[in-house]
Amino acid sequence: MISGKKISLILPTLNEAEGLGYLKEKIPSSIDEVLIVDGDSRDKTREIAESFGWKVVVEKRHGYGRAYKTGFEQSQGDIIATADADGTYPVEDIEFLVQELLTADLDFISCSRFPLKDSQSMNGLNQVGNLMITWAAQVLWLHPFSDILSGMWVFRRSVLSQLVLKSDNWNFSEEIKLRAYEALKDKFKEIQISYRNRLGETKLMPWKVGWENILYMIGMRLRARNEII
Ligand SMILES: Nc1nc2c(ncn2[C@@H]2O[C@H](COP(=O)(O)OP(=O)(O)OP(=O)(O)O)[C@@H](O)[C@H]2O)c(=O)[nH]1
Ligand SMILES: [Mg+2]
Repeated sequence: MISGKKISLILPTLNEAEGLGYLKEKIPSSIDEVLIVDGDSRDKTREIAESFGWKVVVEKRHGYGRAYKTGFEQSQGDIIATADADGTYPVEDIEFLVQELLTADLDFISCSRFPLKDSQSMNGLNQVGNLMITWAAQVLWLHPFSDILSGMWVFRRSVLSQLVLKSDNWNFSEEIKLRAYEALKDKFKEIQISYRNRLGETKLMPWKVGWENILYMIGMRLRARNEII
């Protein structure tokens, strides 16, 4: 609990056994619930998570976005924090981020990795791709986003009823931030975090997903325009 609020940390996993022990050391004791949404991993992800006393839900339907939507339904917290299960995001900062959310009366914090504090923490292709896709979001939404693809967010559960989230795949990451920005305006804020090198294998095909991310945002804009006309 933090200031009387129950906190859930949701971690989607697909064969992330390698990073879980590291994460466990970093997760603050004030987190009430750690929920793993596992996409039917073939390694020991589920066994390790259960041995740590974490709640494990299996979501066999494929996709990063699908995993999060199931995680939102299955979690209990008043405040939800998210991160990859690969050790990249600073889960140790969740307490500070929740305090920021509460004291600044925000509804949604998106944790920005850029500008990178350590340029070695992300490979060059991912740096260029993330910045180009973020630039596309800036142009399409006319807002100075600094990281439209961050996988770490801290937000009040109550905002979920205001967000229509359609994507089941990688586009979910940009969709949730863009919908939160549209619905919440000043109550949406990006806060810079540190970032670390990944433990274990990536699940992402950067070129394919990068283009899909840009096309998805263009589709969101066109649909919004057609709804207005
Ligand atoms: N349940 C579930 N989890 C998934 C799925 N795809 C990816 N994940 C998890 O979602 C998180 C993000 O995937 P990553 O492979 O780290 O993607 P990324 O952060 O864009 O790429 P890296 O920079 O290589 O870390 C990880 O914890 C994955 O294990 C899926 O289909 N189902
Ligand atoms: Mg990752």
